[in-house]
Amino acid sequence: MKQFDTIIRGGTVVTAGDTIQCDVGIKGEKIIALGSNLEDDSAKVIDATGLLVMPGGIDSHVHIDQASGPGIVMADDFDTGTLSALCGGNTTVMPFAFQEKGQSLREAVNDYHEKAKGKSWIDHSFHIIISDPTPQALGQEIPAMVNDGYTSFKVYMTYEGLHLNDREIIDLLASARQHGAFIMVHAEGYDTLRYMIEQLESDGCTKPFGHALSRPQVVEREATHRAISLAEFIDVPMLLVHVSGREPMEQIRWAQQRGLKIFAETCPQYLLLTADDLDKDGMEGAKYICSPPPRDPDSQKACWEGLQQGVFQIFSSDHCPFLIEGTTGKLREGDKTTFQRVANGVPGIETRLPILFSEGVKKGRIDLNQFVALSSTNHAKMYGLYPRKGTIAVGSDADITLWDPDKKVTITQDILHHGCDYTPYEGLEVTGWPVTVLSRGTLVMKNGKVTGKRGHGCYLSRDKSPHATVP
Ligand code: DUC
Ligand code: ZN
Ligand code: ZN
Repeated sequence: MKQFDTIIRGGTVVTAGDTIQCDVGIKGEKIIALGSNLEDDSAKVIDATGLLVMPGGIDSHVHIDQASGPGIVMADDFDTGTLSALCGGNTTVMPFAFQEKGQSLREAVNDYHEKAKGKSWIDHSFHIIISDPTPQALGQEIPAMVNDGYTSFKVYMTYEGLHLNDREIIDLLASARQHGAFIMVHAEGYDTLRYMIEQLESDGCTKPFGHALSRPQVVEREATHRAISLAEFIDVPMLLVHVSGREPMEQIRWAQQRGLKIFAETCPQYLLLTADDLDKDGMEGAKYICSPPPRDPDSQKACWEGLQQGVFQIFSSDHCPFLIEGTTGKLREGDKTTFQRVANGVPGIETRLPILFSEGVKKGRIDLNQFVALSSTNHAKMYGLYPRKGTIAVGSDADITLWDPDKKVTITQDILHHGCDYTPYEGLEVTGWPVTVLSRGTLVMKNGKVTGKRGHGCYLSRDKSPHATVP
């Protein structure tokens, strides 16, 4: 009997825990053997000499085809978004299903299943954004959704029509505690931010840099502290998403040192961009508008420290793409728009892994195993996909990226596969690039050429987070 369908031979296998020379034997969708000199004359052999063999990237914070307000259209649907993710070495993405006001959570996820249908190049799984925490949603729908494998929920502390007040967050956390749901928080203070925006408006400050001025670190720090305190109050774990700088990072470290189950994520934009990018000439700064905004060199340093020291477990892209040109994106209201009306987010699904590898591993800030943990394994563990996803082990899905650690690439818009019309990292030279990708045993990229198919990606129902409260 044919033992293997595919053997990956001669590479260096890297997981979150180990770096070893061995072959990987694959049968069907699974890894079935790790060992020296695996043999099967009928198997397809992939020569990985000189390459790193790593679990495919998992990007657990991306926005794809998400409803974003009147007249605004996201630049990626599930076709372009997941193709771009694949070309960046990822095998799983976790976009958000957004609950519109008045909508049930079930209707929200059904809408996003419809959007993804037949389009995904790689596997995907949804977090649910709660914008309408009705007693029905908290009491009946959350347990039903958790039971059906939708086990993580995001809440906003800011944005008109979207933010929950403290009492609503408390009720949501209590529901999460009762039903084993895992809560992700966007921590920026609604009232502090409103105050700043009104001040800037009355001063006539409308330019893109106003976005950074309106959201000083204290706006994020205060909300981070409050979110942590509410999690402690209810005694439930929580993950702070897209942490941008030293001040919120220190709040998180403080909570972790006190033994609270507080987890956190940072993103490429907080390592490479600063508020000065929003202050570029004319409306160029609009390209870099995202929330929280990129900060300053000290905050970049703090984010690296957080990654090195384990304050941040997760490194995601927060890919949130809007065109800079045209009538549906950032400048849909023209050059005279105000920073408040510029669609909020930056693209980065394809560049996340090369940036972390080049700036992190190649520059000696993190090691290879930390790279795998931060970009894949910890995502699978945090969100109930491990060990099916996020590692190279017997029994795991054969989601594998072969990585050339020495390949030099200059990031430019024209090499990327996303639907966006710019990259914030234009001209950045990186060393290290994904060359070959397998998704559940299928070769979906070979030597830099896409060999997969639109529609290959499956929906992933997830277990409860291992950190979630056991009801
Ligand atoms: N929050 C996100 O997670 N992404 C983009 C914008 C935002 O506010
Ligand atoms: Zn957010
Ligand atoms: Zn986001």
